Amino acid sequence: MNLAFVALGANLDDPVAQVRAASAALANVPDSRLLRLSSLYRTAPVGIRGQPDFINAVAALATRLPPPQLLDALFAVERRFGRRREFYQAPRTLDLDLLLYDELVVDSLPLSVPHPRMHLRAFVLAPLLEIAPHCRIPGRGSAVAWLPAVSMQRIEKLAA
Ligand code: PH2
Ligand code: MG
Ligand code: MG
Repeated sequence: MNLAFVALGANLDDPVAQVRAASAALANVPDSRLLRLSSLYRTAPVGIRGQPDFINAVAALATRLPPPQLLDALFAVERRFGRRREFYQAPRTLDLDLLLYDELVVDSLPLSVPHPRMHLRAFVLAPLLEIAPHCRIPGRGSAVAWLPAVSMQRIEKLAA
């Protein structure tokens, strides 16, 4: 089995419900098992202006799917949740980003792991560290060391 981390994000159409339902969908990805799901976090948009707050979370999956097949399975879940790619960084009902896949480093499109901006995003680091406190990001070192760099990004853990 391989260990993958997936970021969940939504900021349209009852995002809390979208992220909760998406985590259930992740539990049904073929040849995979949902190991852990973080709390949900309400987060200010990063790198975009004038959009509603996001709900974000991170899931850990044990999977036998190779990275491209896992990515296809994530895109299939996004489509089922009504994701429309209207423009780059359009508001979305559901975004599933592959963050990490074991120690793999690949930089291609659409597959890029580690996710190239994950270490600069509180909405990724906080939920990731909640479920994997000792997590390391290949090429970037320990995830926790990046927290000070994102301390000005607004993020609030929701009650369970
Ligand atoms: N996703 C982005 C860009 N900015 N900001 C927050 N708070 N949460 C996200 O999931 C997010 C974002 C691109 O996918
Ligand atoms: Mg994204
Ligand atoms: Mg995405």
